[in-house]
Amino acid sequence: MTIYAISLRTIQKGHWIPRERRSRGQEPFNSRCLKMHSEMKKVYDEVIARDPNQPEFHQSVEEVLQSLGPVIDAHPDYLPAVKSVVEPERIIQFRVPWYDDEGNFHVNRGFRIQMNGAIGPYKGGLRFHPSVNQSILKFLAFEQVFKNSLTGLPLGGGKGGSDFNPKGRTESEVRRFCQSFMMELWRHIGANLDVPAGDIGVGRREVGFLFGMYRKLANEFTGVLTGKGLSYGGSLIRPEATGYGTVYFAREMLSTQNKSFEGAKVAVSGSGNVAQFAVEKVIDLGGKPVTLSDSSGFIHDSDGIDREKLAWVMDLKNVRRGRIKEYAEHFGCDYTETKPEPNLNGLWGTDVDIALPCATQNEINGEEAQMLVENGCIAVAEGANMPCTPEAVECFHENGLLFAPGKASNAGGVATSGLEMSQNSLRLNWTREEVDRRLEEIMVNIHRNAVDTASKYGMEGNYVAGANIAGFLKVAEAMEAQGHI
Ligand code: NDP
Ligand code: 2IT
Repeated sequence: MTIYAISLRTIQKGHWIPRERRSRGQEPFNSRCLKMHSEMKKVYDEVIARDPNQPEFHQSVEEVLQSLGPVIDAHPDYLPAVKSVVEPERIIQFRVPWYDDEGNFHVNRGFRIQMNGAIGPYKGGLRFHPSVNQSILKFLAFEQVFKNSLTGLPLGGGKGGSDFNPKGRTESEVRRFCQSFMMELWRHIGANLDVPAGDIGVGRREVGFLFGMYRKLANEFTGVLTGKGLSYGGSLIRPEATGYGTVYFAREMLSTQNKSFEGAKVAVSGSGNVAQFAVEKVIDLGGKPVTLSDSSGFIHDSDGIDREKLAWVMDLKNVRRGRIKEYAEHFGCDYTETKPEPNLNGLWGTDVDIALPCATQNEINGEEAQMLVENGCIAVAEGANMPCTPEAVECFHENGLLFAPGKASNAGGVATSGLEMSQNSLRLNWTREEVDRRLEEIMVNIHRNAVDTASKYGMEGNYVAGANIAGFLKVAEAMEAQGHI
């Protein structure tokens, strides 16, 4: 089956020519957003000089600094906040020793980046993945600062994790690892200090093991982690929140052009927490999800992934911990193995109206973005953190697609973590409807804030600039008021 509307070989040779800017009833963005203000450039150069080997961190910093030029022109007093916000308040790195089931000894590395606590306790997930290093966690922590600010809740930014690879590990190995990880981390976190949650490789099971060990060591029961199970302080809708929130945001974005999910073909990548509930909400809104992936490959089900198939995927991924390839075998659709970079990921060559990348950073490059454009995709909303490279984002902007950056569109997860913290403090549990209503309201507000802020600073329709500026302003004001400590 051919799923590419343009020749992959042409793209691989780099021969593609960007199509003419499409007319979507709006003016192109002010080109100021693509250049870097001279003061921002100085900050950026210093970031690179300090840590030259942190490409993911540089990428996330560059994107934000590119947006902040007009802010510094309007508020030169915020320059110290810019200089501070790129430097973590604190980085904790520690050894995580553990034994596997055969009695072999392993040592992994654990981290917690406490990036910025100006507007609330540090808040952000823990990632367990072999790729984890300081660059990746600093980029995630940096994104989290602006994302958490956008939620409107009192949440500072942080991120942590380990280079531990949970794949193929038994439950008892994962439990021992989590306990050893928390044996060190517990002294650095607290319900009013730093509240971790899940991310890649850390779901409800791992949060449970981590919480149990924290409770034992600290000898207290507090809301020190979010994403907890319902029987010990978790919130309804937290598992659904990131995926649902991403789709709520995309719905708002589409509505600005009188479009909707109704009847739309949707490409979703990943098949973990975010992807699963993005698919569910797309189905709720009348759309047709047609793809899912994992790090081995992707499925393309042109009949659409319906509720029954989604329930099967949830069992496959959350209970049996199998591979997405099994979906194709079970339901009889196409499966394509993903070759390691620099090959193009054919998932983005599927003919879709909307794309929701929900797996990991840099999963859509410029050429893959062009494949989406050529196939007539009209909107991209990031469920993952920074899944689109700068070239991809530029391609979407150049071609007039609606593009939602993750720090705005995937903020529903941490927002609902904030709601879990509130419920823990109140010692109350809100209903599913109540939490979902608040989540939806927060996503609508983030969308409105990003749109209004972009317009105010002369970059109509640019959600990247709108989110970066709106997220920064609240943090900068708090940092300035507190004397830039
Ligand atoms: P999960 O671990 O539940 O799922 C991750 C999915 O992405 C899996 O299907 C995984 O495949 C795939 N994946 C991970 N790494 C890679 C890779 N290097 N190449 C290809 N595929 C990969 O994580 P989440 O769903 O929680 O997180 C997904 C993204 O969403 C991340 O970017 C995360 O930071 C972001 N996010 C998560 C939030 C949350 O609340 N969980 C909140 C906001 C953002 P495999 O199993 O083969 O590794
Ligand atoms: O990237 C993210 O926003 C998350 N992994 C969720 C963080 C949280 O604290 O809920």
